[in-house]
Amino acid sequence: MPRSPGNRAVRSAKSLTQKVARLERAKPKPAKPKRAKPKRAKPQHAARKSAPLTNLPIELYYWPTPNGWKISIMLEECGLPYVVHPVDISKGEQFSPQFLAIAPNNRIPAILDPNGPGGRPISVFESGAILQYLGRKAGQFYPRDERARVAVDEWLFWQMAGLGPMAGQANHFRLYAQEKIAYAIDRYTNEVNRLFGVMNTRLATHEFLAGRYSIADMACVGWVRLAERMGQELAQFPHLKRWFETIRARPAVKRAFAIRVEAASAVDMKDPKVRAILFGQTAR
Ligand SMILES: N[C@@H](CCC(=O)N[C@@H](CS)C(=O)NCC(=O)O)C(=O)O
Repeated sequence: MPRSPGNRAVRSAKSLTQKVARLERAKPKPAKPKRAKPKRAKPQHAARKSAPLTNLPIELYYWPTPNGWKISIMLEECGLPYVVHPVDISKGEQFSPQFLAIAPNNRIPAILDPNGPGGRPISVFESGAILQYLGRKAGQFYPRDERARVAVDEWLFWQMAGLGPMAGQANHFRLYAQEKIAYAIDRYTNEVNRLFGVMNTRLATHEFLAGRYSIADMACVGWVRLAERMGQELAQFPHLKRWFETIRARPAVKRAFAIRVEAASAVDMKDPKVRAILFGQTAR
């Protein structure tokens, strides 16, 4: 469970970069290695189930969307302590210099781990990179065995490059575009349909996308949760439906989906100010 869920907005008093620097200073610098017999190279941030985890929580910069859910699900699944910092993307908080310092693409999610590699803080943006980082850190849901890891990466990248972008556009043209453009609606609704079919076929012979439950499933589940608004009927995809219901029933997933951000339920997507912030973006 997040330590202090709630409505705290992105910190404004101290920038995140200052915060990272402060945390850096507070940590004892790792002792310089003495010249001794050469040791076998070890990954700096070896993933072991028993790796000591800090008691300083991971900071999750979050908004309740399919990309945000990926990370709250993973943190809940791993039992890693975390705090939620809502980033109100309808108000433009994703453009604050503090947030951009850790997430230069002005998109949630992002994390700040006070106890990163070498015991020093690290920030990570892009949900796929965050899932892989947390998987390595916790040694869970991201197998170390190369064949198993390749399978997870395949489905994770498939989500990041395919399902996520296509579903995002389907959502946009079906729900948010003021002008209803039939070509765009059909194009993206059909693509989501095709991609759901790809998952359904895979899940006919595999319990989960990469065999065992993994970060690849966590990346996809939030999009399947929104099937209806993307014009999809889960009854058409029985294996996908079975998979979705299995994952949705997991206690960690239930906890992640239950995180409330009051401000998010009050967002009016018809408000011209909100629309200008979300849909009028160009290079800055
Ligand atoms: N590829 C990014 C996509 C993240 C993304 O699109 N986040 C959306 C919410 S689901 C966002 O922050 N939107 C803010 C905006 O459009 O300005 C990731 O997977 O982390």
